[in-house]
Amino acid sequence: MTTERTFSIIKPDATRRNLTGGVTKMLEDAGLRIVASKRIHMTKEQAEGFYAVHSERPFFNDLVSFMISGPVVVQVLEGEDAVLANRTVMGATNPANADEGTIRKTYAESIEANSVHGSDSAENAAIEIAYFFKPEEIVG
Ligand code: YYY
Ligand code: MG
Repeated sequence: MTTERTFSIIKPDATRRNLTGGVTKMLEDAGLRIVASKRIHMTKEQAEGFYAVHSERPFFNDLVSFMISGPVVVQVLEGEDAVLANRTVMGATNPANADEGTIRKTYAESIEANSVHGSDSAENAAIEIAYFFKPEEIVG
């Protein structure tokens, strides 16, 4: 058993539809604790930097445009095996492939407007958390 932290974003399609609470409830019901949270409107530069790993992918420009199309909620989640727990409750990237009971199956509109981001490893979680939060903004 290891308590760890991961990074989450409630994406613009979800904030637009007033689903911040709904998504957060599903995260909490999955055993994840919200130890930091803020609503921001990302700049283009911030979104490009955050998704730099995807910069050569064909969907990159559309993804960046989508991520700056409205406010997002960036969060730090803490719990047992938090990275895996979050990826499990998020569901598959394409909501058409997501399992019943997952956030993306419940709320996502499309593969792009898929309601949530979640770190894919503990190493990337640490990088992504530091990209948006100062240590003192995280209260465990
Ligand atoms: O980690 P996850 O969000 O499930 O998927 P990634 O493969 O890391 O892609 C990041 C992000 O890019 C995805 O959430 C939506 C978007 N995207 C897309 O618009 N079209 C694709 N074919 C693949 C990904
Ligand atoms: Mg990813």
